[in-house]
Amino acid sequence: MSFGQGKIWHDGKFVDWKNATCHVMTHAIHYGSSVFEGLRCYEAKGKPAILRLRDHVRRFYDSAKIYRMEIPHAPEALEAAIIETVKVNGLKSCYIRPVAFRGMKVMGLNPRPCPVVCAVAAWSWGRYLGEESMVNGVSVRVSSWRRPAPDTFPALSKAGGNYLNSQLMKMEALDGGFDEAVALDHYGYVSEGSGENVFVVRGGEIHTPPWSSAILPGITRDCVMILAKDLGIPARETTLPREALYLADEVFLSGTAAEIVPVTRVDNIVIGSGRRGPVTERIQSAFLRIVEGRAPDKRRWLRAVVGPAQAVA
Ligand code: PPE
Repeated sequence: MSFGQGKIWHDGKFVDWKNATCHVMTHAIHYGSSVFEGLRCYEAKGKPAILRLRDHVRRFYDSAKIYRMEIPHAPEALEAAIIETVKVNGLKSCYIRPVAFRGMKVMGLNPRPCPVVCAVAAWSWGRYLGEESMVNGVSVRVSSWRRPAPDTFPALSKAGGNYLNSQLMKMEALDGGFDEAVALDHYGYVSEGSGENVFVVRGGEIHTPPWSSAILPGITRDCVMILAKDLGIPARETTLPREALYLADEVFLSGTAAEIVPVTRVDNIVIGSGRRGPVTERIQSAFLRIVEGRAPDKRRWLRAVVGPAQAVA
């Protein structure tokens, strides 16, 4: 099932993709008042399995809580809806997008009178930064756009409005011939990519910016930190100056859509050997082995999608 096809869960009912629409006066369209998630379902031993479902659902409700948005479903119901969306569409490996937003009722900056609408879509989404990116790596520029100061937009909320900043970063990077952008935070320290967290490897140790550097607390980032420990690679959160990217032996990005992608150039400076480095490769392969069911899922990161599709209330 590709983007634009199949069924979308829309507040308890499955509707055809083309009918999952909303009014032009929807609050979220005018004011960015939405929160969303991105999950991946992998084909593990031939069966679909969703990666870290509970953690993504938790972050979805966290994002909404920050904006005083009441999602009109219990977290358990949303988990079920996500699983059902994969089943109903007969998907194996796919990307899943839950979204909740302020709907159509009034205009103005008090969003509370508007009903909260919730939906879940799923489709096949290949390698986010291109088929070759996982092996050959990508080029990154440090964005001229910064991540928001802590008292402006809450970075810990995966809110639609935050992605206006990401879109500026991404377009600027592409226009300059780069694959992706990494932004600095308000204080000038490294923050994150337009849709990924960032990691620096130097002297066999992994470093990544902390929550206070205006990052989204990535779930793939968390997998990386755990896998690094499993592999005996020291990994810590550190504020990083821009030039730490240049002096790294390896740089890589992590995200649900992006997975784990080596960065081979930053601002046209070659990083390390200019190829995917050994630490990146070890983390990448440990991650892919688990999600694809080729290594034991010790921490129960995968939730199997089993049984026939059923109606979700
Ligand atoms: N930072 C940002 C800004 C971000 O958008 C993502 C995910 C991450 C970090 C990594 O978080 P996690 O997916 O939990 O490891 N970006 C999502 C949206 C990408 C898109 O283009 O849309 C994603 O990867 O699903």
